[in-house]
Amino acid sequence: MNRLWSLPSDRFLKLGEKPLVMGIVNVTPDSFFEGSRALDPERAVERALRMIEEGADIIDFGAESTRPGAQAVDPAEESKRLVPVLRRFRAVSNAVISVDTRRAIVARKALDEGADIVNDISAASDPTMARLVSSTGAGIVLMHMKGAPETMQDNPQYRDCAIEVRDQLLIAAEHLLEAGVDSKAIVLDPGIGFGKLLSHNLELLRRLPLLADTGYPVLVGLSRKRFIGEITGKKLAADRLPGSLAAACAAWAAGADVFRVHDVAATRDALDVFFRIATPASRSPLKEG
Ligand code: HH2
Repeated sequence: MNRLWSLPSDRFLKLGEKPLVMGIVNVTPDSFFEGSRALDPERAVERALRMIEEGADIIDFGAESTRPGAQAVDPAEESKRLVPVLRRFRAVSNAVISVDTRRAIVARKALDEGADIVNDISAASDPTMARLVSSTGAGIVLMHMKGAPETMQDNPQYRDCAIEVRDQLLIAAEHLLEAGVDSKAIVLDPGIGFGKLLSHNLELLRRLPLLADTGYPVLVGLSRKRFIGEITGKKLAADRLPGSLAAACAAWAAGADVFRVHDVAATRDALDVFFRIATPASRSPLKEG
């Protein structure tokens, strides 16, 4: 089924026609995958432009690492890192920009610089985020996180992880709708690795259809994450690309629409091939042959 993800200024992304790839640019000194860090604005923009050439549909700029154990970054520092990068990138590219922040004050500055989407790992828990998204027409990713990055991996517990994650995301979406946000602006994300053990991550991916059946598009962030290392024995994020590609294909088959990744070219190839072979007829706009 083809759907639209609505963005400011009457722009939109088509969902369901093909998997959408969101390339990650971390304007940080400490993101968990060293190869994703680009604190220097010129390098960050170069990286983003390369990702567009490689087939990214969206670039996600983030200025706060939220890896397990990370300390929160001051919003003033987050904005200081992000704004020069967004300004430079927007001056040379019309590509869809997402900004990975949980602070409305940072999101506001990013939207003023031409960002289209707020990627919020706290599912719009900042009290002024809903109003900001509603008044600007921005797209929004609502991600599930149990706890906060500092402590989220300290023995997280669920009764039924997939149901709890779905229900909490639906409550967050409802809150946005009440603030006047268009339902077509909202995308849900189970938050792989955010307050989840390996068993929770696997359960969430196997039961992703629960989330897809809500009618909202689904985004997943699997790229080079710890759970891939736990399965493959690869301790270094640098060694987790093959596992990440397999996970992306499995998530597509289970109903994911958007893939937040560090490796755009490789993911584009893997998903394009998997899509052509494995897309169920009910989901594919392509005819045989
Ligand atoms: N994962 C990370 C950051 N932001 N946003 C969404 N929507 N979904 C995710 O799974 C997700 C996310 C963590 O990855 P990364 O940005 O590469 O690492 P770090 O937080 O260390 O910068």
